[in-house]
Amino acid sequence: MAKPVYVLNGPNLNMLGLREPTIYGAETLDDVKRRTEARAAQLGLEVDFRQSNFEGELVTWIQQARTEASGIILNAGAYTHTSIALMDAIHAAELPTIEVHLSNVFRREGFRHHSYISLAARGVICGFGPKVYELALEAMADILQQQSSAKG
Ligand code: DHK
Repeated sequence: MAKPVYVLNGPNLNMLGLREPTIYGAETLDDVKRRTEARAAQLGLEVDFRQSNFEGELVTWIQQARTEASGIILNAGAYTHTSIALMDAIHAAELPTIEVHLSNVFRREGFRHHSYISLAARGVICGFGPKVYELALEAMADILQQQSSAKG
């Protein structure tokens, strides 16, 4: 049985739908989870979708991913811009990791232009609202396909 892709969400993403809808949109995190799971099923992937407001819990999940997941899609919320611990955890996980953001962080405040996650991630997708999770899954499906054909 193939391992799931972990889709991990950081602080305040549980507030989607209520939180600054002009920036983050009207969909709730449950809506995002449903659309992510639906796209994963089309791509033949399984996802394990989680959210935490706690940096340490996200670190623990990334550590767990090393043995339990095939890849990681991560929206680290504000920890994107502050967390060396999450960056280190991603390096240690040695898994394809895709960073996502609902908003276009480069159109926003300067402090959102730097990402510790980007220093460890395979790639970054931002600015397309909840669609970023589906786009990340498509990229992940290609990466995992290439990995398995390289193994033969
Ligand atoms: C979500 C957050 O909570 C912010 O702190 C980031 C990201 C951007 C997003 O767009 O999904 O700066």
